[in-house]
Amino acid sequence: MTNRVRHAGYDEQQIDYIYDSRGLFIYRSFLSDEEIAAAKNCCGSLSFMPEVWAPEQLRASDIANRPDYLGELNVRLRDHGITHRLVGYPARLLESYALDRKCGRLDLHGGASEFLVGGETIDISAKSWVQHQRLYSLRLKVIIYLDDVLDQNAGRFLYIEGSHKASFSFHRAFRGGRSTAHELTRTLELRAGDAIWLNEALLHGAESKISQGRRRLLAYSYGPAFMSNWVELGATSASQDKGYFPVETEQGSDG
Ligand SMILES: O=C(O)CCC(=O)C(=O)O
Repeated sequence: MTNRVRHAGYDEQQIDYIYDSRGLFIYRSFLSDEEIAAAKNCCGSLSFMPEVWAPEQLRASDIANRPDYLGELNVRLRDHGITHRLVGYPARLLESYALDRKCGRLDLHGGASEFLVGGETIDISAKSWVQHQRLYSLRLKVIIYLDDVLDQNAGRFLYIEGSHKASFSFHRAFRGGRSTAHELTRTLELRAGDAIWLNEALLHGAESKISQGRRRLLAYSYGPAFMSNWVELGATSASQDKGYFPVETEQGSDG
């Protein structure tokens, strides 16, 4: 029997299965303590700006091209066996940023089942599929946590089970948002250094953060080399959203 390549305790066929069925793959302790410290140190010199749509969330963009550890991490992730496996084609960077959320929640968002105009519920730009036993993902995001996010008060990562494969709009079916979809809502407890390879078609967000602790993360998005990113298309944020209803946000309270 040939030795299969393993990552985070799983062989590649198991990773395919987990990512395909769940919409994400978690790699515990992807970063060592020294690497977490190096990443936090780099974050200290980033220019974080409040998000227009959520001022309590600070964002620093384009971290992948920096001549420091955040740039090194981009190369490591882009060339990583899991990224290659899940993107299917040679991968390229589409987007990168760091987030520092002070408080509040992150609305559910994702490529599938959003408020697309007309009857459409699938955003083709985040599609993934399986052909001849191989996975192909157009938009794969690797999120790496730099602080522990272990309980509700810290604003755990949250997702809607099965939404990456759904053929109906979650937002239209659950007008009251996450509080009306407890059966489908899954939360993750993540420690500093844990990484998620996330199918962008999975509807995801975060619980409301009310704790005082820091909550920093790094995000790097990859796609096949032939994919473009919004910046290259010269898209403004308005035209970027073309094809979506103006209220493409989750309704309702946390419940
Ligand atoms: O804040 C989080 O835990 C998730 C961040 C996220 O979903 C995103 O940046 O798209």
